[in-house]
Formats: sequence, C-alpha cells, structure tokens
Amino acid sequence: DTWRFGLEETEGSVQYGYAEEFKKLIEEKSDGDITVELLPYGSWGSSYSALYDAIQSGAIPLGFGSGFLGGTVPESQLMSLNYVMPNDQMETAEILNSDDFLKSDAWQDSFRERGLVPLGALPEGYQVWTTNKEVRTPEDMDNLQIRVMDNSLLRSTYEAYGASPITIAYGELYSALQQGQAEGNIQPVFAHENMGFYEVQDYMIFAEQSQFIANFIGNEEWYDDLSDDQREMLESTLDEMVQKGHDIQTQFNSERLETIKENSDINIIHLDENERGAFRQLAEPVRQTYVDMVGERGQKALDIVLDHVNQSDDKAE
Ligand code: 6CS
Repeated sequence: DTWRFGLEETEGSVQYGYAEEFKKLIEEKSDGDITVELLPYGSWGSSYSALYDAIQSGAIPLGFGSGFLGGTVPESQLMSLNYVMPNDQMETAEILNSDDFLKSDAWQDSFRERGLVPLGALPEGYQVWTTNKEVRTPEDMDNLQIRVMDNSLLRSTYEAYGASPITIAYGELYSALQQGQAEGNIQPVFAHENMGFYEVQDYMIFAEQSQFIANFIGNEEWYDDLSDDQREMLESTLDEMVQKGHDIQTQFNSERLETIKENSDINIIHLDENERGAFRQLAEPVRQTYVDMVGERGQKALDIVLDHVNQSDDKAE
C-alpha cells in the first residue's frame, strides 16, 4: 500500500519534519508493506482547497488542515481562538490529542460530516506577529493591514484588536509583504524563517496569543476501511507522534530564531503581562463569536478544551 500524505508546508517545515518521522515509524512497523509518500506544499496544486478536496475525495488520504480548513470544517476554527489554550505547549498537545477531545462526538462528527476523520493535532509553535512598526497595544494595531489565514474567526479576532485583517495565499505572501500590500504577518517562528518572511519585516512581536495548530486529518472511507492491524499501527504511531511532534517544533522554532537573529537586525519584542492583558480582554468575546458561527457542536468541543485547561490551571496552583 502507498499512503499519500499532503502537507500545507514546504520542506524544512514542522509539518515536513513531523511527516518524515511518521513515515519512518509506519514503514518500520509495517515491515515495508506500507510506503508513505510525502507531498509538500505546491505538489498537490496551487490552493489549499485543492489539497482539502483531494483528502475529501480520497485521492490523498492523509494530510494537514490548519487555518484555511475553516471553509471546509467550520468547527476547526476552534484552533484559531486566541488566549484559550494553556501556555504550556506540551500540555496543549496532550489535551488536543486526548481521547476525551479527539474522540468526542462533537469533534469526530464535525469532520465526519465532511468525509474526513480527525487523527490528531500538531501544535507548531507560538504564532508570532511581524510588522513594519512597533506594536505593543491594540491602538498600535489600529487599521493595520495584517495578513491572516482564510477563516472568519481569525478575521473577527483581528478586527476585535482594531486591525484590518486581509487574506493572502501562503505562496504569495512574501511578495505581498515586500510590496507593502500587507503590513503585517502572523506565523510560527520557523515559518517566518522557512519562507523568508522576516527579511521583509522590521519587528517581531511575541504576544503569546495563540499557538499555530494543524489538524492531522484522514479520508473517512479510507480510515474506516483500514484493517484492524493497520488501524492499530496508525493509532499507536499517532500516540508516539505527540511527544515527537512537540520535540520537532520546539527544536525547529528555537534554531530558526537564532538564524533570524544572525541574518537580520529585526527588532524582537516580548509583550509583558500587562500588554498581553489588553489583547486578551479583546479576544475574550470572540469565543462567543465562534459558538455563534458554528453552533452547539462547536460549543461542546470548546467546553471540553476549557474543562481540561481549567483542570491543569488548578493543578498548577
Ligand atoms: O499562514 C499560512 O497560510 C500557513 N502557515 C503555516 C505555518 N502553515 C500552513 C498555513 O496555511
């Protein structure tokens, strides 16, 4: 068998690093019966909807779907909410990959209704803002044309901050930033480096507002038709990949930050707790926007996450 695996990112990215490790484990465990074929950004067509369509049709049975997936699976915009997930990135990975969340009817049905199955979640690192001017307050963001991935929840979030969000395809973003069509960008550190975006931006602002989280998805029919052995092998690999995915993303993000510092004089700003508080306050009502947008199922999925977040806060106290 060949398992084709479609990635939203290029070689040198966290998704690619994850997929290489996943491929190694599956090929070892199946004694070579299964080959995993990696299809990086661009190899499956030019827009993300081509990738998601191919996963829905089964032409590519495995893939990642993140911010742009909101048009296909509206509930998946849960992953775009700001100031919801725990600060600890491994804890976030554990909650989002727990049976409680992942196997819940709310999450399963959201994907299955669209011919997909959610297999796991990959936090790829904190989302970091870049701009050409210093941004520390929502006032600084006033009318800023910041580029967001194509989903309504992200647009609502950045409108709540006072910005004027715009959507541009990932592959067109470098030149859009260079030409000033977009005044700001939001990516995990590794992507600012991997795609060269930092070269055409002056400030990097860490606001700890959210982590970039990709859903690992499969074609529903393909998944349901796996043999018991194959499904078990897939599930045990997915379990192992939670820690490995975390290790890959933390390594990539810290190494790439060093590369950015070495190759540029970009100004790096870390917002303090007070400064973050101003954004946190504006993000709070957007949780209700999410529920209004996607309905009861989304509310249930959000509640499961919030329950776990509260439990881990209690433990930390
Ligand atoms: O910003 C984007 O469009 C893309 N960025 C990353 C890091 N992964 C995929 C996503 O679609």
